[in-house]
Amino acid sequence: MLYPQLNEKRLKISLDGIWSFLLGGEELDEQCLREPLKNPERLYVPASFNDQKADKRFYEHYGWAYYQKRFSLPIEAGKRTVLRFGAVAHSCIVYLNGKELIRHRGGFLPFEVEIQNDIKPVDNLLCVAVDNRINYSTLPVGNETNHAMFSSSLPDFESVKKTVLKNKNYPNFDFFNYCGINRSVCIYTTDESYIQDITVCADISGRVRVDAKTSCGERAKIDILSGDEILASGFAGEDLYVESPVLWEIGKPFLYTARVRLENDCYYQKFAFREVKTQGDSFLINGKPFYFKGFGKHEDSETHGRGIDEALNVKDISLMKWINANSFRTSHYPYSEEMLNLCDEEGIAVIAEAPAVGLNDKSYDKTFEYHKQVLADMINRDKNHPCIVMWSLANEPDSVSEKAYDYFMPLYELAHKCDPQSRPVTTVVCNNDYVKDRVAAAMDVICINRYYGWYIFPGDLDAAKQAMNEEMKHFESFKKPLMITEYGADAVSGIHSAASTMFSEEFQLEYYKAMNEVLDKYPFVVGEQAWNFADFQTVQGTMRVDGNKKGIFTRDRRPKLAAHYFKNRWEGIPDFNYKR
Ligand code: GCB
Repeated sequence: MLYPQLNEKRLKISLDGIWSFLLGGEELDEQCLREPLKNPERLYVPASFNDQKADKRFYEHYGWAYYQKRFSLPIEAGKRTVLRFGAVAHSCIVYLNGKELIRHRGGFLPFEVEIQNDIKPVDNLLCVAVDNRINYSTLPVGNETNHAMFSSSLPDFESVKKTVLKNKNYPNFDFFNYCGINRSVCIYTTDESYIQDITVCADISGRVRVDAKTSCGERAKIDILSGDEILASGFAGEDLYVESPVLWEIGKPFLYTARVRLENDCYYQKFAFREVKTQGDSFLINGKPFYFKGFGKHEDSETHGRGIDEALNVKDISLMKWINANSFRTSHYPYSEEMLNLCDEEGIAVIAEAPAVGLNDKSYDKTFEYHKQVLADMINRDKNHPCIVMWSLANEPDSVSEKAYDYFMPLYELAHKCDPQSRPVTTVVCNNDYVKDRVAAAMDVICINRYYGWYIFPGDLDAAKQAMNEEMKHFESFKKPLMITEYGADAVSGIHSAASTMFSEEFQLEYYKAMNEVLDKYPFVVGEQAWNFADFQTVQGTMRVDGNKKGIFTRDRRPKLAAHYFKNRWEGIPDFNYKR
């Protein structure tokens, strides 16, 4: 699906701003989709609803929530008019002027619907009902049992049972279930004959083929541009050539534009000449062995929740450059298109992850078909981004389960089939009994999350080093590249300890030194991504001090002690040929 664009043939109008809002219940109230809300609250879109009000009901909400926006717009006769949502978590129903337009499932990818037959010039009423419930069939996966049941040995448990067992979300994942209209809403127009989709394949020799799907079946005209200069011209589906192309490199990105034209439509698709593949135990970008330095991240911030914050995205990339990082993973869901556009421009390598976290034996049968769809949709949305160098099918599924191999191999094949650039594919795993893992080594790159010294052998870094070493010896035998996609320790900013005890900034620093000492011994380890870039919000619990504190930066993006260590370490590690 193309990102909406304002150009000489297309108009784009933003519907972002203050919307009317009401929290609902567990049953859908259709009236809230047909008529103006009674006594609505006011909320900003795009942003999660949870943290926008000083009100616990918003924070803990379970079930439906209703958004409404009134708008007028100058309608151009004969134009195709499309309403587009960047992402609404987790599922929604959209009505316009009392009529249902679309239902969409999944909280991290865009969807759109034509509205030219349903809009009026004045006073349209757009209504969106959003459901934030998660369970075994959603991605991400929610638990369906109440953990409070573990307290059932209390002598008076029966009397509190009713209260404890109230319906609420029990995420089977470690990030706050921020929901709502999380990304921008817009209306855009095209001609009735329009460009539906564009796929660019460019190899480092300078050959480029632009495929364009059009509504009328007409073959689109293609110009390859560098700035204003036309370097090559032809038609969709033809091989075009750019002599001595400037390659897209890590930290030194260079983007070209494919101008795709029909008589009355036009789209400017950025692309790059760069090549990604694995070879033996190397991960090659433009033929050179790459070393990933970076983070697992979240889309998470104060007030916005999981809502897009482009200023924060700019800051995060700037901090990544400050710390000498070159990459991150979109843990644990597809990030906004705006963030990927920025990474294309900034030369940051991205591992793009499907929203599949918390998968286990109970969910496998229920998520499979939907997982295939969401994976294909993600790759279709993101296929042209040069910044994406690998796809991740999921984070930490139960990959020891007997069902795991048969679940993941079709997804692995699907990812390769959907991707015109055939980027490497991985599934990020974390199993204590890693010898029995059925998925990791079947992927192109083995990606491991590991918390020795934290969850396993807490505080004992000697034991942690030994355990990490044993695990690396095991995975070395597969002769594939391996990355540590998560490792880390919580550090509460401002807690210091000369003895480097857990939760102090010193412990976090010592932890990373110890782990990196082991990882540095193994040339097949092609990358280290610390967990996490910044502190982030999670569900409340005894394991979390106002959220997960494994950030190298605080939630408001201030560096902890370990940030200075990584800045120094990564300055000394080149992007290419490390340990080679
Ligand atoms: C993990 C998960 C991540 C958690 C992290 C932690 O393995 O992939 O989502 O936040 O551990 O800090 O526990």
